[in-house]
Amino acid sequence: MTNKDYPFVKYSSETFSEEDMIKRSAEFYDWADARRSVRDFSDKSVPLKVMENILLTASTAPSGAHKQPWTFCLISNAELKSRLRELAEEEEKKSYGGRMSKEWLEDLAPLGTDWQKEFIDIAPWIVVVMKRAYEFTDEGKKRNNYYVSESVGLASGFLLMAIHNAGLVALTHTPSPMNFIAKALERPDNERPFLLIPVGHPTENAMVPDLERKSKDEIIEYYS
Ligand code: IYR
Repeated sequence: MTNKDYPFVKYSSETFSEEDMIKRSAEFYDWADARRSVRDFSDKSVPLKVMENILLTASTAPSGAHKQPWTFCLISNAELKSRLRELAEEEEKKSYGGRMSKEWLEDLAPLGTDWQKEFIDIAPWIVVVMKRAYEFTDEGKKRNNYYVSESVGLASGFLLMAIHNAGLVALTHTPSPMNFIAKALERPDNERPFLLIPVGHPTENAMVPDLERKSKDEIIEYYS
């Protein structure tokens, strides 16, 4: 399938025997299964180059009409991190203090979360994933993006895997409402905050909740 009005290039990638595919997919699953959301961050530094590679990897995700409707704000400035923490905690205090339902708080209890977000100060990097609802053409006219949440969700998944691959940890934090982030970062009108993701090394004694993942039979419906 090609369109003669636009250039196409030959697709090339490695292929494997069935035996190797089974082995590789099982090994990749084991590796992916070891990834966890971590809240105990060390302040140990992470090179900028690593973060750039990770964000370039995130940006390899597929997107609606290949619009790549994302911007990654890469924050290491201590004052800005502090400000974001302060603003996030202001909202979270209201959320945990009555805005979230009893049922929601019950569901969160096993994760041990609360309104305090010290990881925003401690982690060496904060990535704020912004979704771009639309673009501006060179003439200043609005031009649509498509499937923006799906696209940015995919890029965020790639981002988490790239972080895991570098031996680092992350937390997908969603302070709610998130408008304060766009304001604090002085983002343009076409951008909305999607996720706030601290990235860094875990502390030596980092703990995570003892959770189980759904089994194969719980997540797959077979139509053979
Ligand atoms: N945004 C809050 C609450 C929270 C909500 C869900 I759903 C989580 O999976 C975890 C936390 C917070 O970040 O604490």
